[in-house]
Amino acid sequence: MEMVDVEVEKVSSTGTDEIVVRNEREEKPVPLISNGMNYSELPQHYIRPPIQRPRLDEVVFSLESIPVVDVQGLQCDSSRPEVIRQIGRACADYGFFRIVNHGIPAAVSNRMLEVAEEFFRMPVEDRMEYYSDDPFRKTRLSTSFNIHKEQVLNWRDYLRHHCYPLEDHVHTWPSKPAHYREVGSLYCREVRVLALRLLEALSESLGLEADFLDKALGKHEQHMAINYYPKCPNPELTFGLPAHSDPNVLTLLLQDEVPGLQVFNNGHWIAVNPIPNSFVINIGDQLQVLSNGRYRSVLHRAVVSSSRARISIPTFYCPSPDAVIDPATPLTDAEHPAAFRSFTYEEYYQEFWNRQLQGNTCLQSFSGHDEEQRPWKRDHCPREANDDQVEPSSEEEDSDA
Ligand SMILES: O=C(O)CCC(=O)C(=O)O
Repeated sequence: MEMVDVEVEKVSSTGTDEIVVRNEREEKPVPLISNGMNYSELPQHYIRPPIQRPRLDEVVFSLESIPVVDVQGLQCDSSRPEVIRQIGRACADYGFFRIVNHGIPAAVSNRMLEVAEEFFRMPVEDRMEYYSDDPFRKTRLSTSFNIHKEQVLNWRDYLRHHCYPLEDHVHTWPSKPAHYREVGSLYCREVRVLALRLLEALSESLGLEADFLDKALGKHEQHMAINYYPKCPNPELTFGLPAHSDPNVLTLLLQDEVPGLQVFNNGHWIAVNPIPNSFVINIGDQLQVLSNGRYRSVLHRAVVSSSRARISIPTFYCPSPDAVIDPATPLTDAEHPAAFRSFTYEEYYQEFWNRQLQGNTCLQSFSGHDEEQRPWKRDHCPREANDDQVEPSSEEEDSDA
């Protein structure tokens, strides 16, 4: 993509549609930051107040931080119990783990990353036909998280679309680059097979029937995002994505070689540096509910780099909207009463997108009755991580919007 020097103006005080990029060829407002522009300074509406900044010097960098599980052993009767034990432990202690020997050919993942980059390198005019800031549109290119709810924007553009059943959605995906649909279809099929294998292992790790989670998700859905974080002039002042937990069941994240993902654990932000040919797996809010709080849907965030653009491709494996989610009966008893009420995934998903990412989970809106049993009250879903790191409450935001 040809880089151009352009003038950026702030034309509204709402923080929503204020970026106007003007150059000789383009006079229309361009909401994207992947617009070919070399930013020498961070525009004002991406700058977090000091108390909410990422404090990059406090992040823990350690290779051993997040467990790495070799999932090849799931195929073999003698090693399967040990691999399942490792997965269960990672889910309970971290809510995150990395997997190697997962069966998805490196060529398939690498081609997906390449075609994703090609998409974001196409001229803005070729991409804008997919642009929408309606979070409920199934295929859309957008920016930040939900610009209607945010006062400070995030240094991220993203393409999102549904992937399962593939034949229902593939025709809505971008038709350019030429191989996007073909490469994406192959990738999505492979990831779904992996997700189903992991769901089986997760069910067993909770002491449930192997098909428990499969059945709990109704007809299943699979969504995918391509996050593009351009080079950022001041990474210490902003986020690619601020602290959040994922609303779905399970996320399978493919990332390029540029670091950026950080996970909250035990009072610290831990950098999850990329390992070639691996996926980062994390537990989403639905699995925290289904496991009655045994597994943790933890806060994570993406920070940005001053030297390189970064691409990450999360697959969000989800229940179908009509699936009724509640704690698995075998995991509830007098000592462990249901920590969450029943709800449909549709209800949860609406709640997630109708708020901003505010360093919190929307699990508390779906709690059971016993205050002391609420999992976010315990140390593993740390409210204290948020209080001084993240955005003001939605009430404060709304009062300004
Ligand atoms: O870019 C990353 O590593 C994290 C992405 C993420 O958390 C998300 O898309 O929800």
